[in-house]
Amino acid sequence: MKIIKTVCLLTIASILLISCGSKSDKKEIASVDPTTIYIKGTMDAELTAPPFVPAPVGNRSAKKLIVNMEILEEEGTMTDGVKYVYWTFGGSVPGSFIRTRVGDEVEFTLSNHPDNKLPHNIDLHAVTGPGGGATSSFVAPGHKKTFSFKTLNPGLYVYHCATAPVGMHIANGMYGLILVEPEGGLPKVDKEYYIMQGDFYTKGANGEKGLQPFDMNKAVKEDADYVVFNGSVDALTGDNAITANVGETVRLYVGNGGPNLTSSFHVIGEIFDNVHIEGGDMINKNVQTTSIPAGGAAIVDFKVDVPGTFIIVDHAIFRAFNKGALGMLKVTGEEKKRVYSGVKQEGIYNPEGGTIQTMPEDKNKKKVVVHSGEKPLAKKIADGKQVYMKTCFACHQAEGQGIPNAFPPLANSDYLNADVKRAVGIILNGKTGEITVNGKKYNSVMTKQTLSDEEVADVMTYVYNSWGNNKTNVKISTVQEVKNGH
Ligand code: HEC
Ligand SMILES: [Cu+2]
Repeated sequence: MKIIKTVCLLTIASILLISCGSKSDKKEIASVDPTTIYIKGTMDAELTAPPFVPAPVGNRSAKKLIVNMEILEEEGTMTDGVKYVYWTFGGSVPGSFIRTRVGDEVEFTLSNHPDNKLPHNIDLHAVTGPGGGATSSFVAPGHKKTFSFKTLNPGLYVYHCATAPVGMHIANGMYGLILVEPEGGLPKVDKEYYIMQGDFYTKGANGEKGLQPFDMNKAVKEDADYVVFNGSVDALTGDNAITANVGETVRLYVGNGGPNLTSSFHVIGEIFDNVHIEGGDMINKNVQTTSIPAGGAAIVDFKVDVPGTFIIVDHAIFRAFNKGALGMLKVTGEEKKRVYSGVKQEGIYNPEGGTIQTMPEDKNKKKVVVHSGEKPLAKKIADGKQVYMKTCFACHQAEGQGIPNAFPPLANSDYLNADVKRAVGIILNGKTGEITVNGKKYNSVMTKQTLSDEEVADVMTYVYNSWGNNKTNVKISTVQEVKNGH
């Protein structure tokens, strides 16, 4: 460009000057100053709750876009039996998805429901202006406030409440995403979804029942009890899973509300074809895991080539399997053996002579003295819980709920309640092969547990006396009978 300009200056012939001039005009249109984009007409923004997103902007012109967002403080379910009072933008966590295009003039009205207890505001990272809108949107319960802004930079942006204590408002669920599409819109895909990670801090430990208040100390220590997608443990699993068909392209708008933790966002069994790093213009290709900072976002897309359930996780993996950061993408359609064969051959590999592996035994472990008599039931249950939290919890989970498709539930388990000796045998000997628990098939391996007879009696008594099971008191003598093959 510089060279052309120099040529222009050096050329006296006016015809040449004109042709050079028109060239540089073209360049100007491509990188047009977004503050000067002219708006044509007004429209109401479509707002959606997760995991859905509004329709793409396509090639519509820039408009005055009316956004009406209502703040609601309401009780919701974090996981089975655990309630939490969420503070929300639009009644969901994350809040309603806002979809705009570059150059739109957004007229934003924030209403604070009269039943709410606190004032709130909104800081949209897509805003160029003080506080991202926070200074103009502070609103008490029963009031509303309107401000407007022009979207200058395309990208995917987080919005959140910025009322003190800011961390607490964010920790209670006050965040969401606003997408600013470029001129002409993002490339078309078949399915689009909205996912946002957040970390939660409760007075009780993970899984502790009842209405759990926010815990400021844990939040300051960044010691999260729950790390979840879309506000609760099962928001994206089972019937809530997102879906696609084989051959389709899927785009995920992924945000991280935090307040504290960075997400190592990963879809097990997929590779992201494209990632808009940090929600901006730069596209990285063929990515396994993308890092999404608290208060940041990413746009990822990929084609689904084979059917199956693809597990969405924060690959800081204890968060996925122990704190809730696990979702599912269910893909239906025909198998494509050329891409993925499934199991081709199966056999027993058996260097130690047994089909079931044993956990290494701790030689220094004190042998528990076997009491000839039985402890009182309450003591057994308490001791059994200790064993459970050390030994079984990692697979069967805190509430015995298991993990879909991997570890069967012990809570309300028809398999467990049908046969006490069979269940004791599983603890003593391990278990492989297909079993059906509560109508669902599992075909995996439970390793042999190295526990004393008393510990087995305790843990089984705890399990049987928890989570809706049949309250069997498992005796040490029963454990010994099973051991001796009776
Ligand atoms: C390493 C993970 C793991 C650990 C640890 C583990 N289990 Fe299991 N458990 C499994 C798997 C996997 C199965 C299903 C096995 C199969 O598919 O054949 C299972 C099956 C069971 C079953 C029968 C199915 C049901 O849901 O009723 C019981 C009962 C059981 N486990 C109890 C326990 C207890 C009690 C402990 C702790 C002492 C324990 N498990 C530790 C993985 C584990
Ligand atoms: Cu707030």
